[in-house]
Amino acid sequence: MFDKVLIANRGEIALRVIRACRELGVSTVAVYSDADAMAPHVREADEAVHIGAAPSAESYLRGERIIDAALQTGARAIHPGYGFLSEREWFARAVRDAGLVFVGPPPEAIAAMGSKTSARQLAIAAGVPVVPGTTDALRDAAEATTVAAKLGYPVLVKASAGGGGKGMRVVARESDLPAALDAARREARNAFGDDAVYIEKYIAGPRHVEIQILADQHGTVLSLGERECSIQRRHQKMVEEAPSVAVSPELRRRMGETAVAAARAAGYVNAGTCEFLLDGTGQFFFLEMNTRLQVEHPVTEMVTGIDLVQWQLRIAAGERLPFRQEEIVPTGWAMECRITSEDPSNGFLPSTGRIGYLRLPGGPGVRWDGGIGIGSEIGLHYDPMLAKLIVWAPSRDAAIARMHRALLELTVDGVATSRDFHLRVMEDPEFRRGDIEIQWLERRLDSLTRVTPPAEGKRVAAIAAVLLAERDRATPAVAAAVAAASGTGGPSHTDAGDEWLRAGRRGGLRSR
Ligand code: MV4
Repeated sequence: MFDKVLIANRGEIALRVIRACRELGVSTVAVYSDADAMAPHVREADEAVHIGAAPSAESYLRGERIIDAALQTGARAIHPGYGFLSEREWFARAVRDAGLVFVGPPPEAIAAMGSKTSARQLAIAAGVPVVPGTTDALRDAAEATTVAAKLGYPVLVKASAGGGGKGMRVVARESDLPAALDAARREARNAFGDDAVYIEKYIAGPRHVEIQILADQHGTVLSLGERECSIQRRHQKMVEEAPSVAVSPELRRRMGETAVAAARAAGYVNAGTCEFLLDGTGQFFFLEMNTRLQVEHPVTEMVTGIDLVQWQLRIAAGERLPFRQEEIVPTGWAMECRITSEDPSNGFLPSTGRIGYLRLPGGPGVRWDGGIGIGSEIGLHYDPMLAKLIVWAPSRDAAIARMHRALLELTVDGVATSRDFHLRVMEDPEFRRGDIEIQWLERRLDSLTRVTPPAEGKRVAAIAAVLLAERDRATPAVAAAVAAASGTGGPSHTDAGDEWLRAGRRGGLRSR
């Protein structure tokens, strides 16, 4: 195992990697921008190196500075986390050329999966089902029209360099095709500097199900089962779970074998994820492969008991995977909510401010993968995801109840967050039935973000609770006398089941 690893990231994922390193006895080097001088990942690492100004382009995306920092501190490997440099072929190559180990796939595998048309060609050659469509970039509108007519409308124009929904256009009829082609090309050129586009049959109302794989350097490739990621808004996932209600053991086996075949075809090593669309009839289609650790990896860890980040490091150090495919069976149910500094009641507008108060959930089956603390300044330089709240329970119903309970325990003051929105998702009857697909959230957005004011009586009770608690704190002698006289020894009111009352009491009892 490496003596020392540099983590080329920030926030919750940097802390997640530091934790894995510490459990493996590996020392850690953090890197940080001006904005992150006081950040939790900097405080938690064994060493930290300043790499530039607040904008990512001047810090977390400066590959050469990060490699210099690793060489200067004597780190032997670099873990890229997700986002930033994690899927840049040139960075993986530069790390290798500097004599360091990239904790991720080989640059060749990143390149093979980075181009969506090349990924499709590779998948088809490996016998992996893909959505019907082209595998080469389209030449012009005439060619697009011929292909679309054969596929039948609606079709989807996609950027070859794309992923994550950029440079994508749904086309309902032939007359719309030329304009859609132009728009997709323009968006792709701006986003990726490459205007190559291809065309696929549009699949309506599918689920987004992805398969986690682990591959070692000795030819073992394993599937760790699926994650259900259909609860998303504008290609940003909000809730993920494992397993998926739509995946039977038989389907899990077939999708797993398919993902393993795709990974093998790309010469894949380390942790990776194959994304699929799963339609209502149980047919699945390979979309793309994410050649990094994903945000939602914890739900897989919770149901398999396998620490993905530790295994990323062990694989990078040359260890063999000791598991057999048959042993990897999901146990119970895990769910994750991405807690973001966005205001759901205001169109998910990013919210900024200083975290003035933070109360974290705990208790059985609750995991908090966070990157913030009291005093954290939340700005606009980086992703609005503050933390992930993850729960495990024996069944899906129990996991939803546990997530709801854990969200009630959470208080983040200083910025608007997605917490209340997540509570409404957990309460939604369709979500509770597992009756979801990729358009579900956007369809239900109105009802999930409408704030229901509390009944007048409860509001008054909450205000009274705050006032009582403040008085009690200001004059402990009076409080003691009241408690003694009433014989309760404590507050006599109950707040069972009422969020407003609880919030009021918590607010009142808060120390300043
Ligand atoms: C599709 C599709 C329907 N049909 N391809 C969106 C991002 C990229 N990963 C691929 N995406 C899609 N490709 C065909 N042929 C629908 C989507 C899609 C989607 C996929 C996964 C998760 C969320 C999504 C939201 C909208 C559209």
